[in-house]
Amino acid sequence: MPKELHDIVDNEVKLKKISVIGSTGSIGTNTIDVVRHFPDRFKVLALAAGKNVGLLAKQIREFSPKVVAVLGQKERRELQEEVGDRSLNILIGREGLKEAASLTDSDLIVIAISGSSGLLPTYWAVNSGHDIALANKESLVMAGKIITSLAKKKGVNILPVDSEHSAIFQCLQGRKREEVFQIILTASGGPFRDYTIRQMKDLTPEMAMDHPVWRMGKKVTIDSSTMMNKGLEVIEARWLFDFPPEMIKVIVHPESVIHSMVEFIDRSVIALLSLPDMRLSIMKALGYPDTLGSDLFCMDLVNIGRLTFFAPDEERFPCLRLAYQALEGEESLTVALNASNEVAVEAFYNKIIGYTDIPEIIKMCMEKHKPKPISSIEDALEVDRLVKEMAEKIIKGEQL
Ligand code: MN3
Repeated sequence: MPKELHDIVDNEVKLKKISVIGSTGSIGTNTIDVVRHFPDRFKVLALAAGKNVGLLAKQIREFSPKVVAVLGQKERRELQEEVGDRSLNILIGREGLKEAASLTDSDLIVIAISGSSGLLPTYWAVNSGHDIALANKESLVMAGKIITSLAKKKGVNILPVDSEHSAIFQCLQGRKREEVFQIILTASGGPFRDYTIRQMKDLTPEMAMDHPVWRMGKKVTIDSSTMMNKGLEVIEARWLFDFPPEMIKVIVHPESVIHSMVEFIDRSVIALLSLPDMRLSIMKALGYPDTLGSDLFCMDLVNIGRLTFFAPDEERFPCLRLAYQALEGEESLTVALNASNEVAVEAFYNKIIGYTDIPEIIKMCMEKHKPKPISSIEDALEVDRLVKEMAEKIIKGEQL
């Protein structure tokens, strides 16, 4: 172990067996890095990835997982060739993903897939009765009630990996629900915090990809710039902590030193401050209930100097308002919000639509969609599919 990282907790702890679903993405590689730094705490049990066979092969050579899952036959052949181990158990497709996400000897399953394709793995993992570290906010946006009630029934801890929710989770430790006045989610405000609507019309994907604080995948980076990311996080918080939307507030805090706060009924506020590094909330989730010692992330408050706060501007960032609106109606509205956003962001990224078209398309889809309750995962996936079709038609200018 590198000497800058040392474990301050009891060394006699049992190795935690971790399955990483989505191991080659942004959260996945950060999770792997945390596991690498704490070899006496964690062992990799399963790795699942889509198409990035090269990186997955490296991870397999380093961690020798018991189970590996990839997208299909082609990826399996490539992976077998790359690793050169005929005996390696490589699963494929939906069944493979399901098995990797619900292995009986897992201690913790990390759901690191982004987008709506994370929903089923989250469901399978919770249903298997193992604790999960959840980085996929769409699971809760699309089926928050189903996932959280299933977790309660199965006695599963959902440990948040999203930095804001990790912060809230930590601020709530040892406090009673009745003590909470409100949850305060912080937002960096993204790279266009000070742009006028006029300036936003000409924004390019390259400009949106240049996030001032965090290095993340493309979808979440563009979502951060529109503040849809914060909107999705409000919905995520609503289900994760079971507080009504009116108790969840967003404030813009460009320094991203405070990751979120909880205000209590005596109007005192507890905040979590740290450097903006995903590995911190991953360490919290993986180590839970312990705190893993590390001096990689020393924060120099004197150097930071000052912290500033602003109210979010819903005129310039309508996505945030759309997310609150979606929470007011039937459950399928948050599915529609997320589905149309996924399609619009992809179209913006591919330069098919403009930046300010993103909220317009979401708004149109939410208006055209017929809201209904979500009673199963299949329901959520069906609404997701229908709204995505609708968004694609709107973008192509076809008749609905
Ligand atoms: Mn976040």
